[in-house]
Amino acid sequence: MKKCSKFLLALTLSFGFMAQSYAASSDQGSRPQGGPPAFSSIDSDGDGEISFAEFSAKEIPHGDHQTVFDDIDSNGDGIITESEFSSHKPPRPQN
Ligand SMILES: [Ca+2]
Ligand SMILES: [Ca+2]
Repeated sequence: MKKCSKFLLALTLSFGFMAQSYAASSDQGSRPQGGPPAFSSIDSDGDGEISFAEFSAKEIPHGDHQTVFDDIDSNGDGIITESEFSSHKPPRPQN
């Protein structure tokens, strides 16, 4: 019984430590592989649309800019609107 509670304590402590270091590493402003960037962070001139030039100024995690841009630009007019941007779902694992 004593052994068991010691083990649980160690487990709790290490889990707490992991959670803490995770929180610390994700609190540095730059997200290594977090979610997609905000629309406004890509729309650098703030006109409510993302041109390819604005889009290509941003780093993307994978793929090339043209492919990803075309993928988001669902009506193919060369401009990403906020609704196109928000309705685009990047493929990512859901647990
Ligand atoms: Ca713009
Ligand atoms: Ca469009």
